[in-house]
Amino acid sequence: MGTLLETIQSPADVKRLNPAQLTELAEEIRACLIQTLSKTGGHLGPNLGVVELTLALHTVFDTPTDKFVFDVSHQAYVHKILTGRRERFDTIRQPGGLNGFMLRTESEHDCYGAGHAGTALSAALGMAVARDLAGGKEHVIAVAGDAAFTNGISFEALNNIAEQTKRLIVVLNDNEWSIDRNVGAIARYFHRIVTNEHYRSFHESASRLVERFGGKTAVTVVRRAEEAAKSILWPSILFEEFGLQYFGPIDGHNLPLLIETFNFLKREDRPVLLHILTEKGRGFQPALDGQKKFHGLGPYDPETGKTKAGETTYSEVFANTLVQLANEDPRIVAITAAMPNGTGLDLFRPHHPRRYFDVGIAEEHAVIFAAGMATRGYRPVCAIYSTFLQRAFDPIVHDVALQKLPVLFCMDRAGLSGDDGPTHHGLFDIAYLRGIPGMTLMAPKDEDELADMMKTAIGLPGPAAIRYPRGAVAGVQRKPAPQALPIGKAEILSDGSEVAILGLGPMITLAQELGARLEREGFSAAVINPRFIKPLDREMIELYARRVACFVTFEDHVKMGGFGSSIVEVLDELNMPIPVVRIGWPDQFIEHGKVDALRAKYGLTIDAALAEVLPLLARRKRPTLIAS
Ligand SMILES: Cc1ncc(C[n+]2csc(CCOP(=O)(O)OP(=O)(O)O)c2C)c(N)n1
Repeated sequence: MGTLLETIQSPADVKRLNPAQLTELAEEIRACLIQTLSKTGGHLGPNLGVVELTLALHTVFDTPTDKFVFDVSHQAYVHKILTGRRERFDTIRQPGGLNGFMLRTESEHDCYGAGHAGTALSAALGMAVARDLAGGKEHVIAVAGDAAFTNGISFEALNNIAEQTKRLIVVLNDNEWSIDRNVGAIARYFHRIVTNEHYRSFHESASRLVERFGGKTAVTVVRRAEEAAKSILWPSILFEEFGLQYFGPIDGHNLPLLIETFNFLKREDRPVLLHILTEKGRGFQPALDGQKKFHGLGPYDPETGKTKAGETTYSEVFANTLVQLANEDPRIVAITAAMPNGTGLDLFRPHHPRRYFDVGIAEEHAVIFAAGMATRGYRPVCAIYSTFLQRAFDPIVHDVALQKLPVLFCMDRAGLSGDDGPTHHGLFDIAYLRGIPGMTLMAPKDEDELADMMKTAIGLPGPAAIRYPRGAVAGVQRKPAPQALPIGKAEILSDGSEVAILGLGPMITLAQELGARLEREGFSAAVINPRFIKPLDREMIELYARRVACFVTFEDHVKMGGFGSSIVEVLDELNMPIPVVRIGWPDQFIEHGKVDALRAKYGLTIDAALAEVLPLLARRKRPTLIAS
């Protein structure tokens, strides 16, 4: 016998189901998520938490006419399954398959793409206002997690909503978790609402009544609960002050209650916020026991949730080095914007709990907070992924660099992030940082050099940034203690006179391979680890510019504005027009996929470099041949 899930080709099929079937479908979706993601990896916990919510939304509303805007959109897998992508769901995050986030190009049901947090309310408000201007009737629903409300943009939107539209539904999906435990006053505030005794009894009786009577009674109960919430639950005042009518909190796993509530809310002529309580990882015990791990992960055993032991990562080396440096230097403090796990700062926290700060999903605040601490003599280290630091460009310029403050930015996931795709690739940081006066910008070729660069940066009087990639380290021998490097000096790994190959960061391995290939072809190749993107080793560039036929640069970054471009600029300033073969990412957004396959597709390979370099070298050889 086929499953209910197999009959779901579009949201219309969901609307045909009765309550009992919907409940059955919810369980089938959970099983599908657990099985599929055990092979592909992905955001299991968040999606297990929104199964009923997504079913209720698709039962009550009509996409693509109505608009669902998911914050981050890592929890949109169920939406994908219900909107014509069920059969391809096993391709999620796989090369050529479904993206792990909402993607406008993937489906007409994905009205807004995301990957970074805090954007749902603003985008949804934009859609609602566009609808109002055009005289449209569609519903706009923003779904945002509790951690999205630690982000300033959500509050910038809240500040605006009531003034701009009368019809917008915001769903606050509260599971008390960010990736780690949610932090700060907002998290405490939500917790107070949730644990309010008066509400709890209302909520329980509401659920019981809905189960017994369903339909109209449920609406009455929800209304009554809302009245009660207003009179008894003073905490709801926050959203009311912003001009949104507050409903809830209600059980986000009670499908009939959710459906009735949305049917009721869609008729409201005021912006509303529905607070629902969900369990991240619901239906899979390992995910309930390991919230952090199951937020997003690689393949796992679908029975036990066990994953393979990982290799040592750059994040771990970063964190352990920071512990080592902080042991000796009491000025060092560590700051994360809701990524203690991903950045490795989890490992720092127990060693120096008073010098560890998780500020929530608030990169701009993190950087300005760091600037403030730096004015008082501290040495803040902001551990922020390259892609998320994009958020903080202005604070880096205006608050840190302009005031010459010694804040260190450790940019994890710099370079292609792989499976997560374009929202998460860290391909722009060189371009956005190297133009900032006073910035020192480095990229280590391996983990030992990462430690040295951290030591170097802590000793600088101004701002610095270090970019290092996602994943496993090179596996080199580590020195017992990091050593400061000479500022702005490249490391010549092998000398040569016909071509100078510069491999930035771990791209040094490609530079070395190319060097070896060219040597085998009879060319004399210098292989250089630049170490510094800024200040550049101009002396080294000038030295080689006098000798070689061309430079080759390898970087895990967009070519435009990247490291290779900086070499071109220096050569231009030196008035030495030596060709530079720049190997890096092209001027387009790169899809998700396996790093090696994407490098091959976009020409970040030895062969692609050779195809450009050999003609340049041959041209130089020719006069010699003719002369002989
Ligand atoms: C600007 C930005 N910083 C950090 C992240 C990393 N991140 C992805 S999901 C997430 C937590 C989201 O928590 P919440 O919104 O409560 O949703 P849940 O996963 O709990 O359903 C974080 C910090 C991000 N996506 N965007």
